[in-house]
Amino acid sequence: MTTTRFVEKWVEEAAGLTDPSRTVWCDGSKAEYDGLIESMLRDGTVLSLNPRTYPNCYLHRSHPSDVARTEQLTFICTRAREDAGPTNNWMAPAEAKARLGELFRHSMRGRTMYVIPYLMGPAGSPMSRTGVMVTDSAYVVASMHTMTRVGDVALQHMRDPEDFVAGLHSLGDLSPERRFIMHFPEERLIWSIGSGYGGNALLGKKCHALRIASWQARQEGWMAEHMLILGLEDPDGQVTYLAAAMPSASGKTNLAMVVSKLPGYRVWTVGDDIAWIYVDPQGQLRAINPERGFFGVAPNTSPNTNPNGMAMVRANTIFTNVALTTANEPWWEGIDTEPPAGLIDWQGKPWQSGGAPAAHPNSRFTVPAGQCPSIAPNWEEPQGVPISGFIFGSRRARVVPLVFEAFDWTHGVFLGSAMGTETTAAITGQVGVVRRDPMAMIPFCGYNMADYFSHWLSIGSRLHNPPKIFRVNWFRKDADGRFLWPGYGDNVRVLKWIVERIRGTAAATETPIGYVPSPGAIELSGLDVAPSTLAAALHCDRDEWFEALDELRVFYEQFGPRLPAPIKQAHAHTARQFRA
Ligand code: OXD
Ligand code: MN
Repeated sequence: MTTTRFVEKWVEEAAGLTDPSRTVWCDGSKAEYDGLIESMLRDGTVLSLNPRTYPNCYLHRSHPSDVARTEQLTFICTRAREDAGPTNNWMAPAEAKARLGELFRHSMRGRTMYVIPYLMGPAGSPMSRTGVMVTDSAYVVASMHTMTRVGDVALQHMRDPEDFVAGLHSLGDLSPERRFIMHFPEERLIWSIGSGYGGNALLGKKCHALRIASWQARQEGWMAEHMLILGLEDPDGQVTYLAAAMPSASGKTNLAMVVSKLPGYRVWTVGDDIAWIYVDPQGQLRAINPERGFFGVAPNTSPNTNPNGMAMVRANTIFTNVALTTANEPWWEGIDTEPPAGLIDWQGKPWQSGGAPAAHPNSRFTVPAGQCPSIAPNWEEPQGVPISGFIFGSRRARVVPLVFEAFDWTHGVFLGSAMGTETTAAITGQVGVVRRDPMAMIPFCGYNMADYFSHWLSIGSRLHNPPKIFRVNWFRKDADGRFLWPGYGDNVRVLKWIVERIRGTAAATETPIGYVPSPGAIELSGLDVAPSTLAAALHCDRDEWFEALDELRVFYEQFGPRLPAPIKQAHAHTARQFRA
């Protein structure tokens, strides 16, 4: 394996600190994966699922206190506190290293330290980047096999001997008191201890591909975004690529692989969670998916909500914290079958009807992206796909219409920065309260968010023909708490309007918040939604917006003078429009 002296030196230092009983360099091979699974079957880390109906699928149960990302224990450790900004937890790098150094000392004693060289992005892409992580968790290694490209391919991608993001991970004692996820963007370094759960432990995903990468992207002039990438194919066979930012567990995976309810239209999946986007020499934005797999939320995934998702998890999938049937098959709430008799809950106990959910609300599947029936034939194209539109979507029962379009790039950046969402089970904390989540990046931006807004604005000025920006909300409800829009496969009707706006063919009406579909502009044929219900879903309520703009002003205030003037102006302008 072609390691550089820098990689070896860093791994030696990690071993010196954590003191493993042995070190294993991972090559990413199938034999290695099979060996990991075998050893996890032996020690009970995973259980085998039904080999006939779910071949090569396994169930892992995490520690009951370790079931979601822990934002309160996640830190950005920059030299200057202002560079992390008011929306991130911050700790001085020296203090973070001193505190975690104590926790990492001898943490791998008696354990194996796995060294995982991994590539984020397709082989051969100028956008792809290398990471090297060490971990004492076999489950993390197996998951990294699925979620990234492991082995020599990663090391071959290094642009210079020091060109890698280093990640030190240990399960420690899994105690929440001794759990920290630390990022040192100035050193391209991640230290994570005390958690074996996805986003905290699979360091390629949120830690590298979003927090560290967003910092690098700003320095190097590209974008690392919490976005799916999809291609909408129209009846003429023309494919338009869109990238959509949505907060965790807001239907992003479902949308990325949606089966169209609109005849003649088809969605192709490029990515379901993260997009790395760059400006090509023609001034066109192009996006790659840095990941190789999907780490999706299981509950409410069903043949109805996500048929492609259901099909893809029938082989080679690791399930985490789902329930188990007597037929050794996975089960979760919202899978569209009644809970079968004899169900075992996510903690391995017999499930009681009427009690707590059988599957943890944030239970997951980890599956190779190539298994998705809608995977785009060009999803690993090294040059990425051209992005023609951005979508910002969040979960709001009130205020935000089903869809509308920004006036221009700057206004679209304002709309992204103004996003708020009702929280879900993907993070720990209260579920269902509105929190501000600009561009769905609040947990993932590795630097000051005011500077992040400036970065977005500056990208716009480099574009020959900036993509149009849209805001969507599938989750609006009426006064009786009923959803106003069916969602899922019918969301393609909204995507169709978006693509037609990009092409200049769909009708829209100007309002203070942007262009809203004109009556009749969204295709309702074959759908049991009355035009008046659609009108309610699209309505922009003056009083609700006044209140929302006021909350937004309070959010913006924390950034002080660092908040870019065009954002401040767009906010003030919108408020004036409503007053007029
Ligand atoms: C995820 C998340 O797991 O956003 O993708 O939490
Ligand atoms: Mn996500």
